[in-house]
Amino acid sequence: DIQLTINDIPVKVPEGTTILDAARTVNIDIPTLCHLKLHEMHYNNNIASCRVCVVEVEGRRNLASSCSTPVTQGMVVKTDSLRAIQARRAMVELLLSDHPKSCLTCAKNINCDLRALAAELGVRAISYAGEESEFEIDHSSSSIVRDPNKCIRCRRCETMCSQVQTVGVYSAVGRGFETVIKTAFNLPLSQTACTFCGQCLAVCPTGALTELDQVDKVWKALNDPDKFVVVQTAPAVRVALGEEFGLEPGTIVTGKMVAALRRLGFDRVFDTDFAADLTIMEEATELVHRIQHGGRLPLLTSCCPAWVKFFEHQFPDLLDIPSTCKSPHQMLGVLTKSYYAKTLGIDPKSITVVSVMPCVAKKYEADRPELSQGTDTADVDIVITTRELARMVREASIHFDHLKDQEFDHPLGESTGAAVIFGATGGVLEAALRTAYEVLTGDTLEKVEFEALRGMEGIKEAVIPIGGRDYRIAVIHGLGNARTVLEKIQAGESNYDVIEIMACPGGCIGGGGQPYHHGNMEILKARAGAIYREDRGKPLRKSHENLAIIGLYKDFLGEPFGKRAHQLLHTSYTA
Ligand code: HC1
Ligand code: SF4
Repeated sequence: DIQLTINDIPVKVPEGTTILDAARTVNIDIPTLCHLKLHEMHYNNNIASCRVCVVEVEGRRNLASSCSTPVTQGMVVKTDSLRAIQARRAMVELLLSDHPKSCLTCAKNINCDLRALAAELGVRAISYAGEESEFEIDHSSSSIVRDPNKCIRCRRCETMCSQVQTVGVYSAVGRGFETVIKTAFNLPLSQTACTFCGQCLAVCPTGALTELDQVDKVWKALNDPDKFVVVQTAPAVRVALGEEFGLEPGTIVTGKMVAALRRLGFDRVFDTDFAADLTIMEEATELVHRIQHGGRLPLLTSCCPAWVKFFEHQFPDLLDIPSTCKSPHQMLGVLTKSYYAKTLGIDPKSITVVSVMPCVAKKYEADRPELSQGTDTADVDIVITTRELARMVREASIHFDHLKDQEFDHPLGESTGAAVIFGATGGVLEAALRTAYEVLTGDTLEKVEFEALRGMEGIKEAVIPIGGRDYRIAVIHGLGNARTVLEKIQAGESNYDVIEIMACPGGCIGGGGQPYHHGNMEILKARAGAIYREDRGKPLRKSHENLAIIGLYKDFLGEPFGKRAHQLLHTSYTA
């Protein structure tokens, strides 16, 4: 171990520890804008570019970047000397000199790390005057807005996209203050291989990367007397939305969320969980069908739109292995405009379906033309993120934490515990196994938890025997992990039967549209814990026991994986 002192406090840490990490062990938080290490995601942005974390080291003439300097025996470090603080402030002022001053109207606003640091350091004036860069804002996609003028070249996005997701959309061009983060050939995002997973914007410290804000579009629909506006909420939203209102991470706010949505004026409050149960019925039947008819295995889950876009771009030769199931929120949209419109006797064209999702890729997904084929209108009209819903609640001056719990509307609001676990990595397959077991064996599954499929490990594997056959299963989150397994499939080296893949670390709970976690992975774990608590609290925990789903097949769809189900609930993929 190495012994040193930081601000006169004795510290003992293993060799190789940086000053920054050593200081954290004694609760000294040295500020940084570029450095970010997310251990569970194998993400390490350690390029020492912002130089905000400088500290004084006795015996050295120059200040040291604490994020990149390892501790040495007997080192004497001062993080709070006047010289260090002034240098830090100068770095922030330099960054601000070439940064738009539109904080009041910036989408990142109170969540911006640069603004927070300027406040923390008491920056009251900017001593450097210089030309501000003028880059074009990229509005080309339906998911992400990229404003290079607000980029501070920390390269967190680049590291996320290349290291964790292996998509490699961004790269840094030039050196020092001349550096610019660009897409290849400076193409707009919509023309790159970007999957819209939104993980780059989840780690962006400023407003350079944000979701395309659709809040005004929702207000417009709500205020249009000719529109019947239906909202649905994804499984992962209910365990994260509370964070936006100061509640502890892991607080379940399902009932308050429903109450808030009614107060906002939605005509019906439905639950994407209903369609998650439906997805299990369709996907489990599809798997059995493939096994019985010698279809291609493994079956890959298809509910994550970023993952779908990833395999379309990167593995066009594997387009026949993902499930053809649309994602649950698309299924709920199309059923609202067919089945439910029919029960109400209203024209589907007068219905607006709004999805509240933890995800920015869902915005792009809802726009995909394949998903409205065979129907007159789009399945889903508007997608907003968990953060955008929180903004609407604040705009309407609703005291969220004082709301009394309310229930979803019937029937497209009924769901089981199997549906809510879709929100955490491993949940889709755990839900599928609960149903597959009972359907294939005719026995009751007593223990519904499949612990082997839970947790934050990037690639999990299990062999589960059901009815005399072994099912080889893999659960993957993060697109880099997906690439590893897909390459094995391509090379004929894999023998899985079914694989769940989610683009975001942790699954949907870690989606790019969730409240910012600011690098604290404990928040994701708390959300996952809440997902499993919500499941345990449900009276029904197997999708095939959902009475509203049974009714839907009986009255409208016919057989699972049948003709009408195919027409409405399934899709195809394009390279
Ligand atoms: Fe998800 Fe899904 S689980 S994709 O992660 O299959 O976004 O939460 O809504 O559609 O149900 C997201 C979450 C979500 C769909 C479901
Ligand atoms: Fe890369 Fe995902 Fe960001 Fe697209 S959204 S640039 S794929 S990290």
